[in-house]
Amino acid sequence: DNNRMLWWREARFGMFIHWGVYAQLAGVYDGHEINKAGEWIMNRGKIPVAAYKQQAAAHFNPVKYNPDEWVRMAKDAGMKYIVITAKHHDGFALFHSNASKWNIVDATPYGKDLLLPLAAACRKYHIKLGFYYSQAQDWTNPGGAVNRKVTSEGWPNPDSAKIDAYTKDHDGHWDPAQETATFAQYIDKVAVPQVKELLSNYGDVAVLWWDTPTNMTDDAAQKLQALLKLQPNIITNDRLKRPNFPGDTKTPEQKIPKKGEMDGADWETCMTMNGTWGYKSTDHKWKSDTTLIRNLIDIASKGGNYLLNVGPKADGTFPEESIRSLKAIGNWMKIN
Ligand code: JFZ
Repeated sequence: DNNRMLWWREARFGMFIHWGVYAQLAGVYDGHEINKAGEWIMNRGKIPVAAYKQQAAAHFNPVKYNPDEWVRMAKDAGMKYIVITAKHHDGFALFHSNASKWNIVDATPYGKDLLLPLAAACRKYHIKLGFYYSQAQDWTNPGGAVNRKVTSEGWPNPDSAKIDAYTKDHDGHWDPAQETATFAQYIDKVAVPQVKELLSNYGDVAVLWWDTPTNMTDDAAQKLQALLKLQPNIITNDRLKRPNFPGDTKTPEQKIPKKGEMDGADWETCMTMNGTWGYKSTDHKWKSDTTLIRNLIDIASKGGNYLLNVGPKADGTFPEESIRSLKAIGNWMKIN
C-alpha cells in the first residue's frame, strides 16, 4: 500500500485546474460583479438553474482548448500531476455522462468530452491525471443542493429580495428545481454513476479529489468509497466525509502548515495564483513569481506537495498571467 503513495510523495508539485461554464460568466452576472470565487457565482448570485444553463452553458464553446499545450505547460513548470474539476459545485460535468444531461456534450455548443483528450495528453507526457469531483454539493442536479447556511448578504440579482426570502425558507436552496429529488436520490442517480464513469472511461486515474464534505451521509460516502476499487492505485484526499473517511492525503487550503504540524501525514497545499479558483475577469491580485517559487520551496522542504491552481478562460486558454508564472517557475526549476 505504501507503494501506491511513492510517486505522489516524490511529485512535490502539481497543477489544479478549476474549469467549468462559470468561466463564461467570468465573475459577472446581469452586469453585476459577484463577490468571492468565480466558480461560486451561481450560488453567490443566486442564479436560477434555467438562467445559469442559458447564460453560462448555452454559450460555452472553448474552441481554443488545447490539452496537449496545457499538459506541456504543466510539465515544463516541473509539475508531475494534474487534478481537474470533472464536476464542481454547479454540477456541470466536463465529460460526457449518461447520468445527467448537464454535461459538456449535451448542454453546450462545444459538444465534445473535455477529459478524453486531456487524459490522452497526460499519457503522452507521463503526467498523472486526477479528478476533482464535488460529491456533496451540486446546485443543478436535483437533490444535490444540500442544506447550506443562509447568510444575509444582498444578492446583486434582479430578484434578490424574492430569492433571499425563498432561500431562507428552503434550507439554502434558491430554485424549486433543486428540490425535486432527495440527497439520497441525487447520490444514487448522479454522483455514484458519474464517479463510476470517471473511474472507468479515462484510463488510469491517479487521484480522486473530493470536496466540501459538509452534509454527506455515511451511506453516501460508503457508496462512493466502494467505487475506488475500479482504480486500485488511486489516491484520495480527506474531503469525502469527516471524520470517518480520512483518505490518503490531508488538504490544507491556501496555507502552508508549520514544520511538524502535519504529524507525519501525507499532505498537499492547494493554492490559487490570484484570488479565485475559477476564472474571473476582474481578479488581478496575482501572486509574484518569487512568492510562488518560495511557496514551492517551503512546501517541498516540509515534505508536502504544492497543488497550484489555474483557472482557464471560457475559450479554453490559460490566463496570460498564469502562463507567464508557469514559465518563470519552469526556468527556476531548470537552474536548481
Ligand atoms: C472548496 C470549494 O468550495 C472551492 O470552490 C474550491 O474548489 C476549493 C479548492 O475547495 O472550498 C473550500 C474548501 C475547504 C476550505 C475552504 C474552502 N477549508 O478547509 O478551509
